[in-house]
Amino acid sequence: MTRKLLTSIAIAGLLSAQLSLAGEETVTVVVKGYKFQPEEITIKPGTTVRWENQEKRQYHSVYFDALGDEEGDYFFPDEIRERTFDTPGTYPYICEPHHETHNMKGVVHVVE
Ligand SMILES: [Cu+2]
Repeated sequence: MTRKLLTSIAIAGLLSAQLSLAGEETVTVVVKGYKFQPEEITIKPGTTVRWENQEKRQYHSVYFDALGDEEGDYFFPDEIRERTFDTPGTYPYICEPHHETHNMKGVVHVVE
């Protein structure tokens, strides 16, 4: 390889490292046993949170009332829900069918 090509590859590597520092990553919350695991997470702005339903047969929801979510968006085993958080803040959420019966709720902290 030529030196010029090697240099461009090195620069591309630096650029992608900076992009990931800006927060382009995904954090997974496991949904299992009527719980969000972990219930509380702290992420940087720009991070995507992915909720994975790992139950055998139980559906759940990830409902952010303060963000204007529609009710009834249930997801089933092996399905996911994703949301990207761009603005710092504290974002509580619940599972609509189980927040009262199983205290099924969580919170996302977005911190610079
Ligand atoms: Cu639930």
